[in-house]
Amino acid sequence: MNGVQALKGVLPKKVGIEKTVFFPSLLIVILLSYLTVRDLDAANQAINAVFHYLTHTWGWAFEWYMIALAIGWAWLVWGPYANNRLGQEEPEFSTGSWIFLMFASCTSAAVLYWGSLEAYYYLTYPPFELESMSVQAKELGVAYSLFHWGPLPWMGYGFFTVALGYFLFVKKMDVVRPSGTLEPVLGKHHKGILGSIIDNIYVVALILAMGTSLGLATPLVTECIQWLFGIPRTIEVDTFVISVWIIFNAVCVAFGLTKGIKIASDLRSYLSIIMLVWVFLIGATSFTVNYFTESVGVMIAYLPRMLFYTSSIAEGSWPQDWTVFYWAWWVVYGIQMCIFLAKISRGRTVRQLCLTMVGGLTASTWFLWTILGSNTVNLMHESIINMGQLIQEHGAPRAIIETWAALPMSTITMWGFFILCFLATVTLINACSYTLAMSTCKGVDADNEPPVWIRVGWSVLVGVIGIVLLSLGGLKPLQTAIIAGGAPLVIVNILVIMSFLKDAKRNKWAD
Ligand code: NM2
Repeated sequence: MNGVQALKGVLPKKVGIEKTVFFPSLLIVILLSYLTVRDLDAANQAINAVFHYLTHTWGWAFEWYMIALAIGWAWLVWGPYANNRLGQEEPEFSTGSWIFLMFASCTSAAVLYWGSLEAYYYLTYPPFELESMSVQAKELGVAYSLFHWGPLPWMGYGFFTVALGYFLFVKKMDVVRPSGTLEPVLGKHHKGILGSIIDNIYVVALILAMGTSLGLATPLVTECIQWLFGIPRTIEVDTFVISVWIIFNAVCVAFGLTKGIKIASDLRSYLSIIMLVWVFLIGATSFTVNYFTESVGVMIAYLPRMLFYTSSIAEGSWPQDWTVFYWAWWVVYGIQMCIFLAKISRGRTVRQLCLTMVGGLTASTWFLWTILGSNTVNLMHESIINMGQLIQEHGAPRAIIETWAALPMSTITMWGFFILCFLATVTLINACSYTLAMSTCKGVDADNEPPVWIRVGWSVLVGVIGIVLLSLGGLKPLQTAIIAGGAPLVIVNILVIMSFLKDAKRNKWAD
């Protein structure tokens, strides 16, 4: 199915909406948005209570879950399935484009947000009861970012991508949603009401997660607009930016996966590299390389502590606010991102996929966090900007923009980041609306793509959720939407993994 055909709407007859997944999810999301907008204060209170309960009562489970996935990844790389292929066809993309596409489909401008902001929070409110802005707190700053955005979560995604790739290409599953994989563990129930509930949880959580990405990415673009053109940031400008994204998404999906999405992702990846190298060269070059080197050592030294940190004795909430929140974010996006990652990894072997993903994506995220994080630490260390004051007076997005604007040749830098923030989010919306459409249609499989109007329809809805979350203001609603979606999805993810292990064993996949 190429893009031109998709444009004309020439699709195999059997592809259409799957009513039991499409309509309930849609209704739940509309209802949640309505309840939130109707009483923002009550919604905020409920949000805080949910966040506290889930992270403090269940945080440990997220930590164990990530460790278990990493062990599973190692077993895939060195175990009996290592040389098995996900589909017999030749790989669709060159290795470079494949890595670019993996990175671009898993991240939006939200990574520019956290890449620049995390260091400020880690230094000012450090873990392990360290003193704010102390030497140790500064040493742990970027080290903790390397942990949260390093090999561990990518290993988890590697494992999960193989599991979903197995169902997609080896089992030739034509139901691209969790229930389609669950026959081995649920038997005939996977098609019944239980299967539908699981699918709906997945779709609702994914829409919330995408809303959160937009909630983080949009203010960055509007702050850039304010900086460059003097147009004040308002909810109307935010809405305008989101609308332009949706139009771009429509254009990209109309050209099909290989053309539209690949071009956007290649462009975005080259621009990311250019901007990061630019910041590295005009910013604190020697500090960055030294700080990175030290941070790798600090991360390795603290690794066991970071992996199992719950602050149970000190009764703090640092690991809940950061590590658990991030792990939940990885979980909530897990099925969608790994379906997409599997879809673009057709023809690769298990080992190749696992190693390229962890190597290529860790290099990408480490590169980003090191350069942006070191820039922030350097600006704070040298007292060039007062992040705390900026956040208090103008909010976090403005503070982030100021860390870029503080560099020499600020106009060029800001133009570069403006375009990058914009493009980076298009690629995420592309990938997500594509998978969402696949998951809510029937008759879609590894070869048949979902209709364009459904893909665009989902991106419109996600845009609306982004606006709702933005109207609530602040970070907590965004973080809570992630955690609330992540909690039930851990269970769904475990079921998918069990299904994969059982089915692969039953079918003697290694033979
Ligand atoms: N991760 C954390 O908007 C985004 O960048 C989403 C999702 C990679 C699972 C990040």
